[in-house]
Amino acid sequence: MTAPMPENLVSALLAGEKFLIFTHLRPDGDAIGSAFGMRSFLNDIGKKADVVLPTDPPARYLKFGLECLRSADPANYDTVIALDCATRDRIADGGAMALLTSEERFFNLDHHFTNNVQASVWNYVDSKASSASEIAAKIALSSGRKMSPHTARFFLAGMMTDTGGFKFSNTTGDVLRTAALLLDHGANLEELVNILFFSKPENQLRFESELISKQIRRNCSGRFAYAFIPQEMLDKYDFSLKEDEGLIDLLREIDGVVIAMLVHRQSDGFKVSLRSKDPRYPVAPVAAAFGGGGHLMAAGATLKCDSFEEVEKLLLEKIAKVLED
Ligand SMILES: [Mn+2]
Repeated sequence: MTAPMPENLVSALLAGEKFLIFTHLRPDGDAIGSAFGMRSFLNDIGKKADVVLPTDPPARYLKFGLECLRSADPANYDTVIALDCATRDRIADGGAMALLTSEERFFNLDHHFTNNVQASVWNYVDSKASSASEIAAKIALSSGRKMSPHTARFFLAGMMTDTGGFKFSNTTGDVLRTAALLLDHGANLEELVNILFFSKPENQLRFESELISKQIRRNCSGRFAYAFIPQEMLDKYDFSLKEDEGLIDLLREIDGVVIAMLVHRQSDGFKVSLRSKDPRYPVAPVAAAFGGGGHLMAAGATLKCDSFEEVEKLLLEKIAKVLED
């Protein structure tokens, strides 16, 4: 699925003057880093660019100062970019994509191996890339144009969140070389680490502590750890799952755990998040079996079940099979 950067992509992209940038629903650090990094880079080189975010991003990212639009009309722009969006229905466009009359200047830039956006002309999907932010940074760096510290900071923030602070298996030599170039362009690593990893609100820490002490279950000889998050617990600690990025790592961190799963109830069913820490036991096929998607080692799905017990039974069966192979 890995594709090289299409020839002329950078020059074709930068031929635009007014850019409209989209990322995915429930934006995470990579969504924000790639979209706002691209916007900042385009501003660096004298172009107009807007990011659409129909809903507020997680609180930790507000520290970056995110100027964005709730919705926009593509007719006011000559180029449209989607970053980190695996499917069309995951594009947080505030309804704008439906107004797009031509896809000639629509750029689909992503790293999900399940990407099926299929822009009619410009697609750059590199599933070997750690993050959409890495792809956006490579486009900016390869242009040879100027890049401000503000831009480098966004790209590095996105790369750091999708690699778990360069801890996950998607941290290649290439990732570290690109990160080094972003540091050379003025990104401040200490500031980013403080914002991204050392800024947990106390109510979240208390919520996490109850999650660990009361909700964790182990199965498959301890190699599968999972937890259900009841709504009452979220209410008790005034914690929102909008801020859940990294939460599943609490389970992944446990010694002996190979696959971690978090489950919570949503209006349309039970949302299941899965992580693996051993590439011999990927979770993407598990998510796919339930109509979901994601990456090999980090994936998710929504199950239309009546109870958590039903979800638990279905997932236990599948994960037990994965772990015995
Ligand atoms: Mn991503």
